[in-house]
Amino acid sequence: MSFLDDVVAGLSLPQKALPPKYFYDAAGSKLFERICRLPEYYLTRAELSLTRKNISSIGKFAGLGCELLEYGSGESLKTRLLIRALQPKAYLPVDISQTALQGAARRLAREFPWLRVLPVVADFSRPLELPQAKARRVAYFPGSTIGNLTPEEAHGFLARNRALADRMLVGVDLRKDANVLHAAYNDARGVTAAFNLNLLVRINRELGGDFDLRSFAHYAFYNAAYGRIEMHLVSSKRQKVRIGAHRFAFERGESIHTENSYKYSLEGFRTLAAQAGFSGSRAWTDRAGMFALHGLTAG
Ligand code: AVI
Repeated sequence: MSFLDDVVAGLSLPQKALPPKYFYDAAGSKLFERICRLPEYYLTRAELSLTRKNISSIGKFAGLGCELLEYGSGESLKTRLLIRALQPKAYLPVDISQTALQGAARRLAREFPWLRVLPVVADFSRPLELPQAKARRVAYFPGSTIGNLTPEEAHGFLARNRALADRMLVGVDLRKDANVLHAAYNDARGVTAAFNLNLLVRINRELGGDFDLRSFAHYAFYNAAYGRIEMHLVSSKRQKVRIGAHRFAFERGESIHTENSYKYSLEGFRTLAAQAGFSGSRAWTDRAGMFALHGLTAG
């Protein structure tokens, strides 16, 4: 499905929706980097701090000399910590953006001249084609990106990984006070709002849309029944929007659902992993108990 197909299909649903993978054009990726540095967005700092604090036991769990498969381009500090601790035989970053992968691979090669970097351009929500494994593989999925999948999609993703890796390290945001979650997705500087609205900017630019950005507002809330933050873009008036040859009508107050960010208790995520064929044999958390890194073992 192309960007246009996905947008047309999503805006034709009774609850209009857009896939969150389209947030990450160049401007969206920069906005996301800014989000990661916001005082309210605790996730990135908590995951980095738990990784630093526990790097030797994380390293023991994954094992020296494995092949490290990472979902993401490999730009983060956490990746560098892991590479230093694991001394992997090969590092396979998997990302949808060839440009992001090339840049990251170049920088990693400079920093770790001994490391074999094998970038894989792919969408991880689909089955992957990987080069032949020459050593045991460990898959790393940091950042709580698994929370942007529905539990059914997360189950499918984990189950597919059983064929690719016998151990996994998965970063997962923990359930917590709804006010803390609310602040993390409604920051005072409005960076998350700009990140959300950038989706419409992108549709206007790339698909010939005419979204009036002043008449859509960022709305994010914690849906406790589902254990997830939902992000929406809400139309402030009754209006029609054109995207190329297509037209979409909006009622006043009608929203486009742009993202879910699921939060899991330690037990809740272990159950999901077990249903997908992994036992949650280890979990590391930061001191304040905000975020978890799960060590999963196949079987
Ligand atoms: C990438 N992902 C884990 C982020 C999250 O927290 O769900 C994306 C994000 N959306 C709003 N802020 C950050």
